[in-house]
Amino acid sequence: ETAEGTELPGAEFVVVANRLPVDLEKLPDGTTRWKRSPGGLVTALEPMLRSREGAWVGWPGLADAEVEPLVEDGLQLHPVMLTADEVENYYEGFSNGTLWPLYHDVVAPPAFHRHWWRAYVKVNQRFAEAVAEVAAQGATIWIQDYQLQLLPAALRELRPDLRIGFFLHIPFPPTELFLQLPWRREIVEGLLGADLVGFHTAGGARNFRSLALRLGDAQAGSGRSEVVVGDRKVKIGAFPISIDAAALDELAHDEDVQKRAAEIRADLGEPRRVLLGVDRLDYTKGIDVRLKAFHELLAEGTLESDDTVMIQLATPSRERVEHYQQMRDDIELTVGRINGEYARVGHPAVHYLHQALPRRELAAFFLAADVMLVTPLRDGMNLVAKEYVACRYDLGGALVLSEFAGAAVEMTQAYLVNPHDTDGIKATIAEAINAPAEENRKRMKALRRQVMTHDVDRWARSFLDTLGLPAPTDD
Ligand code: GDG
Repeated sequence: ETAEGTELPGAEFVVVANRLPVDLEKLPDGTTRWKRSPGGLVTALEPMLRSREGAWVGWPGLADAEVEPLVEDGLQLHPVMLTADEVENYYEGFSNGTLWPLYHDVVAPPAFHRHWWRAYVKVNQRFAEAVAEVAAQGATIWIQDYQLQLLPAALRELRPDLRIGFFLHIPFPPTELFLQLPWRREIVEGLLGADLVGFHTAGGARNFRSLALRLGDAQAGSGRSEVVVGDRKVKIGAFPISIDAAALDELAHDEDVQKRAAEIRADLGEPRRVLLGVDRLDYTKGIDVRLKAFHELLAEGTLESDDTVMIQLATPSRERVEHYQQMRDDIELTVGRINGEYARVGHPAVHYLHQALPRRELAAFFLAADVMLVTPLRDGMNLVAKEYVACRYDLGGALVLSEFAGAAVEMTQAYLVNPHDTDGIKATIAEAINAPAEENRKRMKALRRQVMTHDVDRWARSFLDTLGLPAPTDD
């Protein structure tokens, strides 16, 4: 009886995320149109979604837009409306001004505002109602990420028949930090509404489990990968996300991409060494950390800007959130200083692009880079590190990777660094640059063995298997 009132057939598998896999765009004449934004997640889940009348519930990315559900390529898309106030308070506020910094080890101070929290509760409730309407009896629901942590319990309240999984894409913080949150109990209880709560790392799973036992109504279960809430078991586990590694490997084999990589090096003036960073412009990513290390290496003469250049691609992100504006100014000031001191006309020391680039272009940059710098202060996983490795089928290049990225758990053959240790980072960058080619090939080979065999498809299957959703029958 629960699917009454909906015209589309009840879906047996529903993915719920803050955003739909398509964006609604406003054109200058005031009309709107859909634009595909294919991310790794859609690609990974597409087979599951198609083979079982799947649906995706999410916000279309435009405030105040009330749009009808649509079917795209056999996939039902169900838009959830957010008002401009809700975008400000639920999304920019509570999600990105409170939870994001709190969950990333408080590397920026989180702000706690009751009106942000109220909007978060309200929007999570709206998502629950939207999912309750589209899900078939006994359907499997997979909720994504920190914007929707109240949804598992809110949904169970409306639809106890559903099988509910939740996956967190960012770190789950240590108890001491999580306890700062005025609404800590509500969040833990929200998550405990799921049948399975997944994290990138065992550390995140452990943090959540001990909080659930301390704050929630959970009791220890029969092992460390579950707790018991009333008469229900809640499984807790680590599921490190990955990428469509084969697709990137193929892209890197593309002749045009290789030509473009050579062209990039030519445009740079054929330097001996190219260092690269690729990130959303976010204060968790440690862009400042690597700029500082590079600056000091130039100042000391360990590196010469004549033969070593750095490229930083920084994709615009969350530009209306205050911390992001400040951080952008700081980074751009640092880039300006380094170039002021070490560039020559026509030869910058740091090439900085605050732009989103097409995927092919990104692959060309990966191929052109001798040393990839991934130095977040804290990161759930970091897909860029895996993408770099997937592109380097030539076994060229070297990866410098922060110990505080989830990716470090699997990518032990990278040049691992503590992002707080400037001297350590400097020494490691110099080591990666000067290592014999054979050493770097050996490392890259081991990294590829891991990345090429643990792709995003395997991640999704392992989560859904644990949740109890059987794999789709092929064909
Ligand atoms: C969150 C967690 C976790 C970047 N610039 C461009 C571009 N990108 C792509 C990269 C990569 C993705 O964006 C960024 O993914 P990350 O994993 O590095 O970081 P977050 O955005 O913070 O993602 C993170 C992830 O969720 C998944 O669970 O790994 O820890 O923070 O795919 O390639 N893509 C294109 N142009 C760009 O300019 N086309």
